Amino acid sequence: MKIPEILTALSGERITSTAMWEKHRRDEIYTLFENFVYGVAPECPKDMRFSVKTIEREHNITQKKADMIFPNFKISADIFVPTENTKKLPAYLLCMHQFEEDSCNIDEGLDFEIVPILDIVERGYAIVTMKTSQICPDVFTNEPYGDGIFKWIDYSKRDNSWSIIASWAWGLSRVMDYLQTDEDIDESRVAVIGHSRSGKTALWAGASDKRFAMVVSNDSGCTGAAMTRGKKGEHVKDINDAFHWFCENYIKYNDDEDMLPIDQHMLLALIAPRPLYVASSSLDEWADPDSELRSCRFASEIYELYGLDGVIVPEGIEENIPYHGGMIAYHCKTGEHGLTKQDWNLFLDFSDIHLK
Ligand code: GTR
Repeated sequence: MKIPEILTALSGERITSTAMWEKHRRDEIYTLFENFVYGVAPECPKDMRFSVKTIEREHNITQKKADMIFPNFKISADIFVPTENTKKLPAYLLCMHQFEEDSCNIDEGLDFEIVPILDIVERGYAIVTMKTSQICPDVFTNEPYGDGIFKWIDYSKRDNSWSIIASWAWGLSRVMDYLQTDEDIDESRVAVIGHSRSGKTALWAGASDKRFAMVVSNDSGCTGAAMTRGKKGEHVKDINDAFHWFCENYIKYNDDEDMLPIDQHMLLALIAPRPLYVASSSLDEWADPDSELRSCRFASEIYELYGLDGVIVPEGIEENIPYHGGMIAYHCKTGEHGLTKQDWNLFLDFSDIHLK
């Protein structure tokens, strides 16, 4: 089992400087992920426009409902800021997948484990949410492209065409397009965050769009933060059999993971030198916390090329301890697969260092 090296180009040349990385190797790795894993996303259509409505919520919080409108479809996001806000705030953009959407009814309050809106705003951040099902529903069959955005933007059905996770990541970039125009948001301090399938999406969005100043993945596991090679729990075949989240080329590796030209530490490397947070849960064997941490250790190499520390953790890590010393933060909370207030508190502590 040979792990592909971040700092050795396909030509065999050794990458020894950030200039070489940025000029050549980063693009090379990005293109491999596009072609073999997530699929190639289209450009943003030129005729996008925005529309915003404002709703006053409890606790002096204003919710802005922003629509990114195209001729045939639209993407919506909700932005929560203090009502009396006068300055440009750092923000979290949370990618919410279908089950999360269903468990957060904003009309019933603003305090949820997976998105504690009140706490986040209290800590001085705007919080923005984007629901994935409006872009493409999470389809559990082999015919995923009949619905959602694939109806509107040409889906060519090539083996490297974009698939569902890439479409959600693309949606996050469209929300970022809007946030750049929002007077409450500091566009240079927007973190993209997601849990589980949305954690995979947040990582791909962060790799694809350098406007995201920080990236947070919670329990993202297989084809997220976790290394594929040597992983326990979910494998490429499991994920491709159960979902249609990745491009057709990825399915070819179902029984041959070791032949993939990339591994997931290289996805984390694409986020460098920006701050990155990888969080795990101790009982989440399907995602495999050890493998998520191993990926952070390997990705640290690229942060070091920039003269920065990657992840700083001792040999035997302790649960519930935040490791925030480097540019890659890590914690493993005690418990099951899930995004909780405990995680959010630690993410906010880390972003206080880098986005405040
Ligand atoms: C699981 C899937 C994981 C994870 C999770 C989720 O069934 O196998 O990779 O993404 O779903 O998104 O909730």
